[in-house]
Amino acid sequence: MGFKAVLCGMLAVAGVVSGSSAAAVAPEASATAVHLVPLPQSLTMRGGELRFADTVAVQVDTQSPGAEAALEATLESLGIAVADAGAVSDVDDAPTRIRLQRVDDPALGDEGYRLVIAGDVQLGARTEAGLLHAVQTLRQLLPAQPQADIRLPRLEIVDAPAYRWRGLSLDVARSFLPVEYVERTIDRMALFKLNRLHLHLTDDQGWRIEIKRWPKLVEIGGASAVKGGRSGWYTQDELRHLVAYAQARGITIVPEIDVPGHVQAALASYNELACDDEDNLAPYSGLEVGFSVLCLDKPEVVYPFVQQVLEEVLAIFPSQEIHMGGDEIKHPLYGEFVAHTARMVEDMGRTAIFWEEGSVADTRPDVLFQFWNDGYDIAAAVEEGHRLILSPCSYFYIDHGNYAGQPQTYDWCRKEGVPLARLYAFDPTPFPTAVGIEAALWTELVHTDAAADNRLWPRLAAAAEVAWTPKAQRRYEDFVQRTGALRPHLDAMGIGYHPEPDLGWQPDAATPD
Ligand code: TNX
Repeated sequence: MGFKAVLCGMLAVAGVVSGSSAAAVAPEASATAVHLVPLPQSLTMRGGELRFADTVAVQVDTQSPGAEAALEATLESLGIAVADAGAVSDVDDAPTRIRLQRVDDPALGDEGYRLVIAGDVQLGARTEAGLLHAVQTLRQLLPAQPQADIRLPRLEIVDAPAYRWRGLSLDVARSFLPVEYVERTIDRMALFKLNRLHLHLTDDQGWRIEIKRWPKLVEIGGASAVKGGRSGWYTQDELRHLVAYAQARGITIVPEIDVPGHVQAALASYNELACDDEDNLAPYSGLEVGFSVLCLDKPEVVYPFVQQVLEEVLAIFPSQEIHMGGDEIKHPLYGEFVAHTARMVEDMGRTAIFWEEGSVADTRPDVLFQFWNDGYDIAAAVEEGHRLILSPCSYFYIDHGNYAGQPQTYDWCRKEGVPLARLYAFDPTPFPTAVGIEAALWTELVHTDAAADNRLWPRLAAAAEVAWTPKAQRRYEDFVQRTGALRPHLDAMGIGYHPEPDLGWQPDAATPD
């Protein structure tokens, strides 16, 4: 594997390449090594190097505060002084110049970018999202730590994603994840050009989003958690902060309020949401699923509840798509509830997502479904034009082990777990209406930041490439070469990743498994 990847890399240095061999070069050529994840669409090596001066002048000819901030933070982390960006004449003497500019090239689409390293460094895109991706590519090309002599290979990259939805679903309901951890995860996602963070905010074991008209949801529902897990909840201000933090990094936070099932925390907070004969109204900390339900026989109670919750959710989250859950519930009124809720979301100007089970309901074709059981028959929904978010559990449920039998992991979907190679092997092409993919971290068995890091990394890097790079251009041998070489970047970000043997990563004190 090593030999083949090195050979590809040497070819890459020689001239114009694209596809699987584009972004790996021989480790010997360390000064000009190019290791990018996800693999860019096209990369042309120009030959020679650009040596970075101690001072860099950043020239921004557009309104892209997020991209400018990301670039400056990258440079500062490397101890590179950034000259006043001001007028061009002020920076004429600066030895190294980096330009961020909007370019009107339709071929770049909504998220594409062009990065040219020659006598200077030019980053161009049509959108701020594209410029942010260009900055992340530059960040991967630069060293992870301050270094006396920084050289970059002269090259040109033209890049754009295969899929517009490249996501992570984080279950903060079973076990809470603090704001700081979510921020760190957003920073790390951005490095790999992931652009959707789906927060599973409510479930049986906890309700994590403050709803001012229903205060007991967090007073009672926020105080519980899965056994061994963390309780807690986010204030609306904290969530607004996270939305802005993510937005500045090109990431949209997609909230999920899971209804009509997975609602024990809500029922324990407001007993009237349950049917009158329901006698189990206690907070829940177990592992079972599929036992709780809003009382669908009381539409006069349940629909105003959902509506009022949604009003507050939508005021916090600008995401066009809003996830309404809908998983694992069998009830005669289920289809009607899903259809009604989808209309509610639509009437409020947004688009609903449901887990795949929602496809039994009669909804408009713009409703999205999230596919999670590999064998689920979603064909009829696809036929009707429904778009899909792909999260088949045997590839993307990263609460499953990095390897078979990993402690504190599930294996109900796949006995062998979901190793890096398995995830990478996913082929989205048979799903013509897919908008993209999402890896899902459920937290019944993930109770600490360190455990979350271990489940997320390096598998999220593979998820990012599956969503960004067309299947035909991807080779696992090449991916592991590039990802393995990015270890210093992961270390610099303090990621407690799984020491994945395929990447040649040995466990050390910093990365206990
Ligand atoms: C299935 S995926 C669930 C979750 C669990 C997960 C555990 C889905 C829509 N439902 O409630 O946390 O399995 O792997």
